[in-house]
Amino acid sequence: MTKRFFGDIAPVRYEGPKSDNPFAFRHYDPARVVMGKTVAEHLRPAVCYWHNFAWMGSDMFGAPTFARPWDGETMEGARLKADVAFEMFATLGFPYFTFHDKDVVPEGSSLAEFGRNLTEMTDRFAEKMLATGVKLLWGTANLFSHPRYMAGAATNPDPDVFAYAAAQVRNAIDATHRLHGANYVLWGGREGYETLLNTDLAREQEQLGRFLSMVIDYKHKIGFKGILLVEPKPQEPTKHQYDFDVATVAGFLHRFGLDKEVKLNIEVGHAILAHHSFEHEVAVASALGLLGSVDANRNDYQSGWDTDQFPNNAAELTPAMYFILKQGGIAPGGFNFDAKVRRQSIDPGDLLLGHIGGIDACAEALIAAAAMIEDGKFDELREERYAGWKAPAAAAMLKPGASLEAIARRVEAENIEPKPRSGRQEFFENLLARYL
Ligand code: XLS
Ligand code: NI
Ligand code: NI
Repeated sequence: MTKRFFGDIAPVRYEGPKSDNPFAFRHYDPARVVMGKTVAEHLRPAVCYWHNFAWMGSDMFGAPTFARPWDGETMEGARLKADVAFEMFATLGFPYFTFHDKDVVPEGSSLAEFGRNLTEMTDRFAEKMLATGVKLLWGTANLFSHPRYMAGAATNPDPDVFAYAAAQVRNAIDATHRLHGANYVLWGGREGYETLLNTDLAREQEQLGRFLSMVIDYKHKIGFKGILLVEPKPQEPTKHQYDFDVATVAGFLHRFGLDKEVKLNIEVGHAILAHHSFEHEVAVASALGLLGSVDANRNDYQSGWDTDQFPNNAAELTPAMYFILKQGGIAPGGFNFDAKVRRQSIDPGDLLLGHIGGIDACAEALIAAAAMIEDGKFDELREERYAGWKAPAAAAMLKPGASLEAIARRVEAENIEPKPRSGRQEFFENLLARYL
């Protein structure tokens, strides 16, 4: 490549909170050590291919606005796109990237052609990754854009679509394996329904369970060591998606005996669409041993839509960061910026600014959460709330052999009368604010 897409914008560096340079990190200091790891090792930030390089700025009402020189379904465009993508990874200094098969190469006119294109690009990626040190956080297959998938992929009423999806996932896992991806993601883009009137929900869920089992089998067959991640989302594009939220997916995995094989990729905006907070989804996943990775973004709270904006609110991210650090970190997952600049942000530099603000918000939250953990106040106060359970008679109630009758006898004999204690929510909230 001759000319830089990002022109004379220099590689982005940490310059501290006082910096006036819009193309500098103000909080993300990748080399800073926090709780024994560098900030970059904690966050493992990734640039996603789709929003940055595959989406051309169209929306339901308007044509593409971005005019990227690689636009179009050609391999020549795909090669240029890869050059610019790696230029962007280097300019940001982000260690990871993520992609769908369809983001990186044209589908062509058959699955075989799609496969050949993907293999060519995988070879190209392998060279570029070797040259730059950039790694693959995860790969995935796009099983939702092509019209064949309008009624779903694994949950489609047409078995030929199920078959096509299986073949496409096989190829995408191969590519991810070849590139030593740390994870492989399954987001059920249209695995859901538009109306129950035409839908056999029980059958569709069985199909999805079978599909996922085969993905797991295949991963083991080829020796892929990455983690399989399911990404919950309640709706959009379908009215209802089967991977509604963390709790729903946890139940689904358990039902099909897959909960030891699969973890979850939690997206901030999807949590909001499910009427949860991001920290709720993270805490539930962590409690169930299912927390795998994060798609970092935010929704516009007024729009009711998965707007995929860059995160910009460290205070909001901090409780989630706390639960992530409590479970020992997000690795081998990471923070994938599944986020896009707005349609009017048509300059190349806008792509960088989105990521700079996003990673700065995450780094600020990480540092705050680390401070919360390091001084131990939160842990101490939360433990204190449950301190009563340390008494032998209390602990015995949760052990095998305990019974309602025995407990009832003790309540009467000891004249037990619970004394309400403040939950001190405001105290906890005010304490949190001190770390920001
Ligand atoms: C869409 C999803 C998608 C997945 C990858 O809402 O977030 O981008 O992350 O297929
Ligand atoms: Ni999303
Ligand atoms: Ni996502």
